[in-house]
Amino acid sequence: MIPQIEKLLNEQVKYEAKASAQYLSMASWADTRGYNGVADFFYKQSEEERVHMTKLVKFINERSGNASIPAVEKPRDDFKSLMELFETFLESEEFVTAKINNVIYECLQFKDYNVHNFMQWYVAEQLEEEAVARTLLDKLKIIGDDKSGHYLFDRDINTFQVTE
Ligand code: OFO
Repeated sequence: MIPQIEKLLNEQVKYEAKASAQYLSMASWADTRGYNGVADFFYKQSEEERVHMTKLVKFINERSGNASIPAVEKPRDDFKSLMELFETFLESEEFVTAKINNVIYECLQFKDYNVHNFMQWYVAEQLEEEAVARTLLDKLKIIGDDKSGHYLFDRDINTFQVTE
């Protein structure tokens, strides 16, 4: 495996681990405030990010690279509102998308078409996740401070669950 690409993939392992920890923290925040639907949503998101991470670890090792398992810093848990929770979700997904786009760019520079091909799965996944994050944030903007709106949002959120 091209060393520069291996380094970028290992950095991506860290970003996926970071997203997984962030979403677990968000699930826990929601769980302790009565938002059980939101909690379920983020528990599942957290698991999905862990799957994304493991997929990268296996790929690096299968291609005779060395996957390095990163330390993950403490995620945020100081959210003031559901709105802030979902703003953080969208920011996190946008950050990961930018990093994936950078890996793709570097694959083309190094003519590493195998990794380029592998990363297409992540591109498709990010498109879907960002779309869900934007839709949910738009709904919260419509709801504003309306408590019964928050109740219904929490009840219905898992109809928007991202698959995979
Ligand atoms: Fe949504 O971050 Fe993984 O790829």
